[in-house]
Amino acid sequence: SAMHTKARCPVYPGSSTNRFPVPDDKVSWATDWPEYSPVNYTAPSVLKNPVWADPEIGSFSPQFNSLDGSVDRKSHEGKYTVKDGRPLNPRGRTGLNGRGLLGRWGPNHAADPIVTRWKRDCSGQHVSHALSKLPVLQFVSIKRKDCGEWAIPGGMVDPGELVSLTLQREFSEEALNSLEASAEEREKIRERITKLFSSPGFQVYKGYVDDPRNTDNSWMETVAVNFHDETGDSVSELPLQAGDDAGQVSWIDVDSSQPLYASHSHFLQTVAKERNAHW
Ligand code: RP5
Ligand code: MG
Ligand code: MG
Repeated sequence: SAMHTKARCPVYPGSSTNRFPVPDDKVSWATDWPEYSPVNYTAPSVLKNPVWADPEIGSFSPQFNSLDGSVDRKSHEGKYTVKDGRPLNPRGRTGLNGRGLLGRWGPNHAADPIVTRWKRDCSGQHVSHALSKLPVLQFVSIKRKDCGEWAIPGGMVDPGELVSLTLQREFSEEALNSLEASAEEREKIRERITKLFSSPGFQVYKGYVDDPRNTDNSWMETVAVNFHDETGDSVSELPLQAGDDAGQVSWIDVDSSQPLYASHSHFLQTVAKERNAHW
């Protein structure tokens, strides 16, 4: 299916490991495929036992499909299958087992803040697209350091963290470089964006992400929320500065021709539709 393509990319990100090729008609676990022989790969950064990663399974038996201490192992997609002690990707085969670059067995929860404004000309008038005649939205996008692709400035939900906080924290870290700001500057950033981020926002998506790092046993899930600066005087006025895993940051036109990381283009399409904007 369209939502399980990047998770089958031939070469696993950050490695020279090739996935076992999985054709469309063999994606589903329900399709019997005795020849399936996925490559096992867990990145050295994960095997080093950092705080954000689980140990290898064996000595460790996590509580799947539930809240395991402060680690949320429930999926937004419903109950997932656990086979031979390992969780199975709810979208099907990826050609690779183990955890790859992901820390958690099963769902790895992220949050994606989609901050938008209307595109304006130098006199402040909304800009409409020549063909669709619809007003053009812009969103705050970052260029990921890991793969060089443009993306929403999202990130992982820390154990026990409220998604509403993750959204604001990741935006601050990646698009406003709050990690390198002084305590005083950080407070200023917080003051400027708290109003926008404390509005409920529009929940764009909740569920599985077609992320190139996904494996048969580990996958990304997200909650994507749109915070819209209608009048252009809140975030729009903030100086953007790339930080953490972002190499660049910029306001980018929301348009179907803009390639984006993972399923992010699909999220932006939903935002454009909701706001009656050009796509
Ligand atoms: C994507 O990975 C999510 O949609 C989110 O944008 C991102 C989170 O991972 P990191 O940015 O922390 O690598 O699947
Ligand atoms: Mg981050
Ligand atoms: Mg990130």
